[in-house]
Amino acid sequence: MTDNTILRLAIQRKGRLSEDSLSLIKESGIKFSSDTGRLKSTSRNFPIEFLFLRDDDIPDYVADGVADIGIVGENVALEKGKNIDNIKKLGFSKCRLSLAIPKEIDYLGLQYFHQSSIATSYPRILGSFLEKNGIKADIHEISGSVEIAPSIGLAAAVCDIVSSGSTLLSNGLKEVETILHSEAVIIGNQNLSQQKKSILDRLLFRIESVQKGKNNKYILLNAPNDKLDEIITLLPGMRSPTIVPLADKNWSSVHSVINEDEFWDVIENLRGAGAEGILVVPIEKMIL
Ligand code: PRT
Ligand code: ZN
Repeated sequence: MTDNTILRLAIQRKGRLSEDSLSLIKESGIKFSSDTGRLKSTSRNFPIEFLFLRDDDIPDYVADGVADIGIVGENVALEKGKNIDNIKKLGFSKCRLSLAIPKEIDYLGLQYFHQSSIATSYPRILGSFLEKNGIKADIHEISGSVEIAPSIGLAAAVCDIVSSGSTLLSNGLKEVETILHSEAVIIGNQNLSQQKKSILDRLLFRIESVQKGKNNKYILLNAPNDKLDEIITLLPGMRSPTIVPLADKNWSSVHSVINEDEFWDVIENLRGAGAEGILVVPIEKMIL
């Protein structure tokens, strides 16, 4: 019997998450028509179907099982999210949810918000933050243009998503507390069937390979043989580096993989140890 199970993935139709979500799927080798003008699309080479939705609707659809998994910001997952699993952080659409007040006010600490009024689209996250800190304030829920609330007299402060900070600045506000650091995440229904779970595992394996590839670089360098031992100890690598003899029998070529985070330190140490002709190459996918 053939198994026709298909995993349904909800993606933001149009907005800050759309492009990176679609690229991640494409880089995972999954082919489909990404015409987000449509509501649905099915992959030609992987058992997955895409639903293109507003990001705010995705947590509910996933909780209800209309979609099996979805990609949303952690801010939305937490605000709307009841009965969903947080499956994987994706590293894009990074932002923070912060409290901001008019810039001319001297800010002395959270007590400032006691008995004040705060405009936000995130009443749940804000409410639990305030409660945890013993602050009582009026929360005004508004769905857009939160940053203008203080200037029109609607609230004394705002709790909103900040990325570069320029929206706050141009509205005469300053960020004073960060409530949440957010990035895109995969969320999932809590009752996925075994078949759907195994498709999800295959998808996650592909996504992780793409992510590891992005976080690592392939490095090639030449080294005099008498420096090889020292150079090898400097290379973190996957296992041990590949060593290839060069035409000049006193020299070898060394190939390895280094992590983006330690990249420049490793390069400097390698040069210090006598490495020459260092080449650094991007990795498309990394399967460990
Ligand atoms: O139409 P739909 O409902 O699907 O989309 P949306 O308009 O609700 O969401 P969208 O596309 O704006 O954002 C989707 C997700 O991207 C958010 O839930 C966040 O997880 C993430 N993200 C990352 C951001 C930002 N950066 C961001 N800068 N979401 C919103 N902003 C807004 C913010 O609300 C504020 O108005 O940008 C402004 C602040 O930006 P800076 O750079 O001036 O600080
Ligand atoms: Zn939205």
